[in-house]
Amino acid sequence: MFSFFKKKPAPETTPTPPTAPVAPVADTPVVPATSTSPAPEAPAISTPASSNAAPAKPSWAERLKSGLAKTRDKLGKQLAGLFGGGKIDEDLYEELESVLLTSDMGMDATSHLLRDVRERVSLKGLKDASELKGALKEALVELIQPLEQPLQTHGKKPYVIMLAGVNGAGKTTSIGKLAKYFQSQGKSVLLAAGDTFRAAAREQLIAWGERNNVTVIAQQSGDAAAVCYDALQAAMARGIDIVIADTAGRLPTQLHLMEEIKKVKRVIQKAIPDAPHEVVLVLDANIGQNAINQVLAFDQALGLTGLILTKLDGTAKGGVIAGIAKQHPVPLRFIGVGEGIDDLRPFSTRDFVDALFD
Ligand SMILES: Nc1nc2c(ncn2[C@@H]2O[C@H](COP(=O)(O)OP(=O)(O)O)[C@@H](O)[C@H]2O)c(=O)[nH]1
Ligand SMILES: [Mg+2]
Repeated sequence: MFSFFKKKPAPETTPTPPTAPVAPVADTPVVPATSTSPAPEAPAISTPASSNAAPAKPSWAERLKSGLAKTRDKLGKQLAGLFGGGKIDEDLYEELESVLLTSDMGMDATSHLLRDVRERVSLKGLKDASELKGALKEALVELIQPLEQPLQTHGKKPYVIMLAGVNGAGKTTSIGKLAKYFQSQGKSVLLAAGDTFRAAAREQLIAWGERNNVTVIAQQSGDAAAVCYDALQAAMARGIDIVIADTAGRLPTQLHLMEEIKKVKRVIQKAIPDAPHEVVLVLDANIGQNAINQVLAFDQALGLTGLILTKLDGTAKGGVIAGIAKQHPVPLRFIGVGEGIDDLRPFSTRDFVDALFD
């Protein structure tokens, strides 16, 4: 559980009126009142578990490595067996193929990698199985490198990010993490509580915003597009750097809900013609190969510009990144390896592949 999101705020859920100099937005509670003062590394977000003992915080590389432990255990250990020694022969390639398939890379990426590894082996005249690891690593880096395109938010003010995805993928928690991430870069952030289907979702965001001095635009009654529109008006009035819009979870097969999110996007465009500047699909890594179908469907509906892959810590299916790279590449902006506020970071191919193999 991302517990700081779940904790109920003090029962003063009554919306605070907007602070000057914002032109009041009808029907739109703006929280909190003190949003003008950015709170960079502000109020420590301590989960009960982390607050009693305070060991030195592990670095991102360490967290990434431990986050990817499950994938590494499965993929890496099996590979280590293969690369242990002996000759490179057809049997070895066959075993390599089945190992790659079990990590959810999918058939396309697996065949691609095998072909690439074979080429590298013959080009370099490799003979020994132990040399295969380097070849595979290089092939994998080359395959997923195109996904590494960090999000650039400068040049637009506000820079508008819209999130989409199925229920429970990690949209709302990722928004909290992103807000902190951007704040730590000195940027002002405003959130749009666009998941209007569930009151709890709105409250989750409002409570988080209150605790972290991030303005949240929400509405009691629920039209997601209207909330986003109001949020953009407020952001423009306040000179906010980054707007992040949450949306309700939906399956790509729920056609009416896909129409609804298309409308959200259109209404955002009405407020700011070149927005949203970033349309992100949030994916739970646990769904493995299914992620590729979701990328396809959401891309078709919304025109995705980026992906966030969450929960890599809970799964052995990290190989799906290779599948996405091969079958339907969309820039992988961030990956999540835990529930902590710092557990979402820009995707780096090198770090990922190293954490997987070493
Ligand atoms: N272990 C782990 N849990 C995560 C991660 N990202 C999100 N979660 C959890 O996934 C659950 C659903 O997240 P939420 O943001 O509410 O999903 P939403 O329905 O897409 O908004 C929460 O319990 C989060 O704490 C992650 O990277 N790792
Ligand atoms: Mg949510």
